[in-house]
Amino acid sequence: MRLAIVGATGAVGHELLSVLERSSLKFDELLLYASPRSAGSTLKFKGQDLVVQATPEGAIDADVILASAGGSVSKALAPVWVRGGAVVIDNSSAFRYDDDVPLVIPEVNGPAALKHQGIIANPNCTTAIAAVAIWPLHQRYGVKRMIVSTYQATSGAGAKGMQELEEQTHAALHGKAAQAEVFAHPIPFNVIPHIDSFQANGYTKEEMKVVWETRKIFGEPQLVVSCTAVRIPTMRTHSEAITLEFERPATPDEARELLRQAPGVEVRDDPAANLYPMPLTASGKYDVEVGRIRASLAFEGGLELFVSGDQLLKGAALNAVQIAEYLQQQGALSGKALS
Ligand code: A2P
Ligand code: 11C
Repeated sequence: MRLAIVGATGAVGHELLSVLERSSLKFDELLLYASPRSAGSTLKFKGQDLVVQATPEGAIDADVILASAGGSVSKALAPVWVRGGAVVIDNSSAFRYDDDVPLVIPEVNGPAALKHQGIIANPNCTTAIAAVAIWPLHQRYGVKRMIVSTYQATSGAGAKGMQELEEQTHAALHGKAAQAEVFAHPIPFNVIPHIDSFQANGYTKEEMKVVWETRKIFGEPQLVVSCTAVRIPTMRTHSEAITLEFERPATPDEARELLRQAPGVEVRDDPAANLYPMPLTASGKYDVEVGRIRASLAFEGGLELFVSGDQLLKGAALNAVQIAEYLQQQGALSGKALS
């Protein structure tokens, strides 16, 4: 089994290497690709220096390719890689809404991955972090309406987003002016209600991704979802305040119990002890923290909750590796999967 990472030098690529070091995924060789700028540089994997290669224009001789080099690279090259015989697990939004491309969170809709035609899409981080917590509640109570407000870390904009937060905070604390480049406005000491481009309906694309992707992953094309997405000056964990209206009434105690049994979730909910989800505690963690679970004042029988999940892990690298692990466990990754 030959495994390749395209975008290995980026923020998600870095996490892919560390998740793979701890993963049960069996592979014989790991190939690393990035832009020509990084060709010849090395990255550590299990104590070894692996050389990064420039991503070729054509096929890559690998059985599985974890792609995290942005939408335009995936759009142009993923079909070429598939024709070369690889299964592509794509972290970009390039194919997420295509009917023949499964959009997968293994804890929610793992079997959908088995129906791939070569490309499997990894969801947007904001969607994945919310969905892993909401799915068990949806199965029990049936979500009717879901209202989400996000607090999103700079890692969502890649390594350069994290760097801008660090450098501009340093500059601001030293009384120096800094020009925002990655974000639309200075990010230190600010919150910016603008992630990705504005759409004709007044929502941003990031907000609409939560709508489109939750519907597709849950298999509920009519689910009512609304989102406000906000960038905040944190490093790598997205938080979300979520209001849920259900078909069947829920209680906070029952929901807490249900979520304690759920895979991929850690209930962190003891307000008397100041225990609730936060970026400081959720960063670096595989599980998504869920807390502040309480009866909704807006919807009878509904719930309000708060989640924090590492954007680079469950929101990207971890979920991608879990998809590959799932395929392997199901015997669906034996050598050249499609050839
Ligand atoms: P490089 O480091 O050589 O620029 P991030 O999301 O953190 O910004 O990372 C983006 C990743 O995608 C990096 O590994 C980057 O490589 C890679 N990348 C960017 N543009 C291309 C390209 N045209 N072809 C292949 N890889 C690319
Ligand atoms: C952000 N959610 O926080 C975005 C990053 O569709 O995979 C991930 C974009 C995507 O900026």
